Amino acid sequence: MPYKTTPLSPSASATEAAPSRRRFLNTAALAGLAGVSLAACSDKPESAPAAKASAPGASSQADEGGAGTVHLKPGELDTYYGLWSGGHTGDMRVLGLPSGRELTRIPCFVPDALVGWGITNESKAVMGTRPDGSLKYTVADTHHTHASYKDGDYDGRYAWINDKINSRIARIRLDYFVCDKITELPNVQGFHGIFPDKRDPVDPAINYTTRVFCGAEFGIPLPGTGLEDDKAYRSMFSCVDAETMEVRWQVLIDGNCDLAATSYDGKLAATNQYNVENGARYEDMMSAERDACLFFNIARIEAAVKAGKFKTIGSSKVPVVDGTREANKDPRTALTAYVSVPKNPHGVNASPDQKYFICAGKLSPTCTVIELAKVLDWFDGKLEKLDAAIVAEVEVGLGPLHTAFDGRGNAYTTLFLDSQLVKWNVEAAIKFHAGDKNAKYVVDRLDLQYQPGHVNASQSETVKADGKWLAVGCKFSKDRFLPVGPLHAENEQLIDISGEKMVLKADHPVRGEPHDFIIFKRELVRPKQVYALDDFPNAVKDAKESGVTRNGRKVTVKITSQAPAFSLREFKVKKGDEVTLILTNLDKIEDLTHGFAIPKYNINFIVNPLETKSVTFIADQPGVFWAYCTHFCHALHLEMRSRMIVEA
Ligand code: CUK
Ligand code: CUA
Ligand code: CA
Repeated sequence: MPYKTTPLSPSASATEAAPSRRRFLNTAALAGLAGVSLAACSDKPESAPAAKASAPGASSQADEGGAGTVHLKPGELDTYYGLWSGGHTGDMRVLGLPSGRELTRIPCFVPDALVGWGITNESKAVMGTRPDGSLKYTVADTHHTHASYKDGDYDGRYAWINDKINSRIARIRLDYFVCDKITELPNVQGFHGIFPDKRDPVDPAINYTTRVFCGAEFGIPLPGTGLEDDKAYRSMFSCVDAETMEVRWQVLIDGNCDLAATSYDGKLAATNQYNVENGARYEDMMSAERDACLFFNIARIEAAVKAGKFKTIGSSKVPVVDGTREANKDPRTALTAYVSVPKNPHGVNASPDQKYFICAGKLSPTCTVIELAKVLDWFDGKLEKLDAAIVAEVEVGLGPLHTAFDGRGNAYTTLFLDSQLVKWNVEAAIKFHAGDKNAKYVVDRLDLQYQPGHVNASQSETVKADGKWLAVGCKFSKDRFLPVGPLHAENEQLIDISGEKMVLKADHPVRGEPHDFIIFKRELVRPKQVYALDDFPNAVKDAKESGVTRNGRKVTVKITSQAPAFSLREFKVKKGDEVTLILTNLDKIEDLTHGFAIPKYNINFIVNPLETKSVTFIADQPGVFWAYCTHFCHALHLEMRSRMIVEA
């Protein structure tokens, strides 16, 4: 059994430039996006204004900003944590910022040889297995990571991360920095965007995260739909219970989901749609001039589920409500609202002043600002035209993808094609959109290296956005680092945003593929460093309980570790036995971790202080196998072994 998953109390750990004149792109953007190349990186579009505002990499820059230095002295601790999507490695990276030092990686979707993720019974139970006991999946593609909220700020309970390949969502406990649950979403493919809610839309006492929303990108045939009838393919927006990790409900929609965002009042969740066309080929997906930002009325959806107004699909028991356009024409009963936004938008982000959702244009050089209160007015029948919820649609540059905030009214949007970060003022953009052509909303531009995707700033997605540090995940590093063969490092850049002008402070090479991340104050989490024996139902609580017990061909080996020895210096099993080995680390000093590896049996895992783990294997090879400690723990670490004798 994995350690207990008692709900973590939400209160437990919480403490405290002129715009471009370029018009909508069509073929130009297509060429840029489809033909992403190093040439695209260096061919700066001719009119990129203010692009020369800074000379990236110039050493004088390192001292200009007001957020502090990134060069922490040995022994100095970072002031922020960063939780980073690991990309193809299927794990979560934990960084310290502003130094950018990688502190650990939390394995989630893919096996990990250090901790024994995918090797131990406990981790296999979280990851999911096939009937023969092998892992169901061993590849992943993580994109988005977000953490649980209380009162609009992170509360240090959980983080979540998605796997796009197999439509899985993993939860990380932020007390132990471990993945404790993984859920595979039914009825969808290409699960991409993810966002926790920030409070309950109905019960104001629930001022913390209880749901996580998941957007699926790819449409698939529903039962009864022909496999090649792509116009009838559909995708879903899913709601996962933050505690049980079960899928609560799904919404069948028109078009697709990409990224996700939630309002601070808990009433709305949003997803941007780049494929309202329901196209199966990319040419089809960009045939319409406008796509949509789709809003979900959470309270109404849950009322509909409660009232039984749903169906189920195939073998899944998850209630599916109808969120299609046709079924939601009357605002006063609608579950969904489709706000029209320019062609093939990408990220959608909620501003920390709690008022706006910002949808980045991608194929359009614009950002669209949608006012939350107006969308709610539409649902209440008080706003006649949903389009009137758009309070700004302003040009920011080529290929806008994602937006971060500084808590001072400014937004920072990555421009993929321009290889820039643009800082723009949201209220000024609204004034400009309303007709005040003197309203200068672009505040600054900064060249990036190169072709940025995700961006986030310290505390940006909370009411405590502090406007100090901003990081960007660049999809190309080009020549910024030593070459390492055909696959270049990608580049994460750290920028000081504490002043009027943005200042580039550091480059960090990263193995692909960098996507989403969050940056939050270090005091918001209080990691525990020693487990409790009682967290593990199968713990071997005393070295005296060690030994081998047999039940037919099933053998249980109980063993404990205490530096520099395992409780059993040797143990005997017979060829063909099914062996379950349970190891409890009785050392209770923080960081006194032991490893346990069995040669030729493909077994290696670690046990942290007072942690218990188990492995089950068939003793199919007779002989002597020196099980040894793989984690340097003591002067006698090399002597820390146990001999497994498999009798023929
Ligand atoms: S997507 Cu990676 S750059 Cu998967 Cu968040 Cu936009
Ligand atoms: Cu125990 Cu090394
Ligand atoms: Ca489209």
